[in-house]
Amino acid sequence: MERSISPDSILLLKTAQATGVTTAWDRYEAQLPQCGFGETGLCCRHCLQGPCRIDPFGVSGPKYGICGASADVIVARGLARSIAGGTASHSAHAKHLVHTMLKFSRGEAPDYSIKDKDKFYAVLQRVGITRDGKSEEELAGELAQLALDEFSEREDPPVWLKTTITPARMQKFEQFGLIPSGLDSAVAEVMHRTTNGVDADAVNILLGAIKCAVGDYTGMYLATDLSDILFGTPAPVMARANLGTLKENAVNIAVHGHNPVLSEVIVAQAELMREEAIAAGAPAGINLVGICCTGLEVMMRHGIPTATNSLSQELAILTGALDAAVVDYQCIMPSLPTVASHYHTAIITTMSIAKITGAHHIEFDEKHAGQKAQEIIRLAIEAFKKRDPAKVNIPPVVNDAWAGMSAETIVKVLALVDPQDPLKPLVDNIVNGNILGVCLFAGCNDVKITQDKTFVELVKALAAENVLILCTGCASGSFARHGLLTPAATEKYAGPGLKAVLTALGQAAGLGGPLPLALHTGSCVDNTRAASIATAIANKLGVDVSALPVVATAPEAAMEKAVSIGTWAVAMGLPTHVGVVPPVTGSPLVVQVLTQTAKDLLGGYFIVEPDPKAAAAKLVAVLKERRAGLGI
Ligand code: MSK
Repeated sequence: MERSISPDSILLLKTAQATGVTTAWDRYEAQLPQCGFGETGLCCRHCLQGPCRIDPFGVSGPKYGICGASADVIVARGLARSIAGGTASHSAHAKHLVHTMLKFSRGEAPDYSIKDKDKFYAVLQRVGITRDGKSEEELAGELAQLALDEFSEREDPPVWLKTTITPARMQKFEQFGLIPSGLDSAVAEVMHRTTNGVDADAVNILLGAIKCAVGDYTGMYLATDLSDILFGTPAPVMARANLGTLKENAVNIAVHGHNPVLSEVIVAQAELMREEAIAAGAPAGINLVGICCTGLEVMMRHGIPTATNSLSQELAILTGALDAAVVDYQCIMPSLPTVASHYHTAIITTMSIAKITGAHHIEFDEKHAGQKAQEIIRLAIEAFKKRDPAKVNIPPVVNDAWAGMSAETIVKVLALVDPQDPLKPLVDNIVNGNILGVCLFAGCNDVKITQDKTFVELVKALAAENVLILCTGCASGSFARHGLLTPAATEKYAGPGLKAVLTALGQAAGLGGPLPLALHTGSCVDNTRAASIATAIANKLGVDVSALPVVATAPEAAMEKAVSIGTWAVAMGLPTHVGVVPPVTGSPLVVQVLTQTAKDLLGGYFIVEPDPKAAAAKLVAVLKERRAGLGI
């Protein structure tokens, strides 16, 4: 199998091969053939009596685990635990931001402030906190406390859920018992009901998993709100992409992971420490780049280039020009110090819960954020001094990439066309057919399929059918790497109706040309930005989201977080495509619930289709079905 279609990845994979450095692709091949029981979800390791494995063909092998769990129960439990893992990750990210805000409110986080006051006041109003002459710090403290209460057991529905979805969706969640009693308790409940001897009804387990995923949505919404308040709501910014954004004549520092709490301070300090880098022999000073979603956070707020993302993170080290990778948490390969041992690159972990053997560790805390960021940057400058010029091999690949299309930005752009009723131009163009529908691209690259191939082929096919594209996380990283976050891509790949709309909006925004083919709405924790636009349209039309011609796709999904996001997208009523077969095929019942029953109950459902052309055809058919349902 071809490993990647990304030119910079292809070049550096050759370097890896030539120098004997092992990457994720090599380690994947070393795993082949992967265990068929695991691939189909039919292996259970929930107790010490196992592992138990069910015969996938139901012929002569075991039909039940030692405790009596059926294939359906084992598969449903495995999926539910994946969703709990994804939810726990997003919730921990959100909680970290809550604590930062709490520390700010107490004067214990001197490097932080309320950057976006408009969003601060809008969120306060939405969640029901009155201003009443209170100081910014007092209001921030109240907001943080309200947010903190979302995580534990509560009697009322979470505030960030009930204030952000349509009334009809809320009713549906109530009807099916899908409202989590707290974000952490949602995760704990899944862990409890899937342990040995608790829930043994596959459909009931799946309902519990969907409830947990609704908690995931809630935590993600909260995280995006607090990030925007503390660091600014993203606005359109022209950045660059690919590993060619590393510079031979600069100290190159990559910020990698997910949470902007540290990277924002690094951005500020890097500016102040430029002279130190020049004095160390780097005439271009400090060149910050991003990897994964921390990279996207600073890209959409500061125009910092995005070098690469999750699957190809090791390749940044193989350029021989990366002086330090500063990591927070999530999607960081434990292999980084091993790859870095062939080079001079300093791998710097910063979080107490996310250390890697062989890495430097500089523990971050908000009280000393500026000082910690300086320590980190000095370590990078020291590493730069050890760089071997003979090993520098930066691929000459750079693409422009427009970022920062938050929901607020999209509404502002639409307001340029109709200030009284900003959503009207979008709705009108959906109704008149210029826009067939909307597709949110999210999720990772997956080593099991050629990197970026499904992303690129699917987005081109959908854009040609006049589907408006939003993207987040590694999907946006992939599009950035292939020049698809540009007006030029709109000219080349958009169908005539979509091109006309993006051109009219781009001209209204003063770009002198169309908006980019794909609108970059954020990192993977920001998928609720797209959900909020869908909810606003649904509320405007007086329908539920499940009636709208809106779909989602994670064509190269890999992580548990992608599973939980996909599941809440289904819960919200969105048909959701996945291009990698998840480990559920061992249970026809689970497959049926996810792909068919969910449609009857929630409106949303999963569509599994690895082939990008077939996937595009299926998504277009779904959008047409939704349009017919609306009579348009
Ligand atoms: S980084 S969860 S590989 S999108 Fe957010 Fe990418 Fe998936 Fe991680």
